[in-house]
Amino acid sequence: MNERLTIVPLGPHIGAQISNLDLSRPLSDSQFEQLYHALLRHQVVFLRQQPVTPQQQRALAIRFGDLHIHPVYPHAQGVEEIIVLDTHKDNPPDNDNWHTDVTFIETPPAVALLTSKLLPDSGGDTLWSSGIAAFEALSTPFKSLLSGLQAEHDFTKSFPGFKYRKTEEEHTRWKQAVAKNPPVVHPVVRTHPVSGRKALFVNEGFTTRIIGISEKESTALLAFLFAHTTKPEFQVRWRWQQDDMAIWDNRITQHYANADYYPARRVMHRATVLGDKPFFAD
Ligand SMILES: O=C(O)CCC(=O)C(=O)O
Ligand SMILES: [Fe+2]
Repeated sequence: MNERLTIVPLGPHIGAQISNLDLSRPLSDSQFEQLYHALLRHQVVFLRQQPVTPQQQRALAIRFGDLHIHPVYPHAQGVEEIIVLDTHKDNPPDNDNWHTDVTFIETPPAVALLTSKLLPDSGGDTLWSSGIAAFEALSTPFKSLLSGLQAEHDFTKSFPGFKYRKTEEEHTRWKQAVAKNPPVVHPVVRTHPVSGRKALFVNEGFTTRIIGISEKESTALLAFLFAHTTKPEFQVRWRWQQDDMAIWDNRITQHYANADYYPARRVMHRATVLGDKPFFAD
């Protein structure tokens, strides 16, 4: 049996499409190694026609590590590790901002796996941006300034209380999530624990301020970094078809779910793999 994956880059910096792999079945060690290697190199990989059940998606995700259970998003029936992102008229999309998933915890996710279950007639693309390409594009003096800095990440920046007041139960769950997730501090530039590559690690979704500089300096610096991340040069944009799977390295990328399809319906399933504590090493 030919176990060689076909890997076609979608650009010089980020993104590749993979074929000759069936994700509904357990992967051999060789297949998994090729997949993981492609993920490290291309940062986000895409596979067409992968109709997986929540159980199969969980089984694949576990190959990458322990799974995160989201504090507020709903999950697939009987599979609490699979988040269901079901957006429609009465539940507007809320991932239409540049963010890295769950950076509000000490050990943000290493990897996330997203599948498309129901798509609008058009629109609803997702974009990924490479923190490695964004960092590498900066000047040497600016790189050294950023490399010594730390930033605060706060759950409530993307999950503000006013959005979770529909029911008493929802609000209680949100309050518990806030109590369990106080702001955390991460390096502004992160070294990838496996590849050793350096990446910008601030995101508009959760990063609130840079520590140890004035508020004005922090606001200006973050505004620059958030804008810098959105340069098309560092990005790849995926046009979903039913049952696609995207797998991204959440340690060194950000993404943006285009909400142009609203108020149409769109349903996605996500598995989130826990990572380790971000660090900066020269
Ligand atoms: O719906 C999407 O395309 C992506 C949503 C998102 O931000 C995520 O799954 O982490
Ligand atoms: Fe996300």
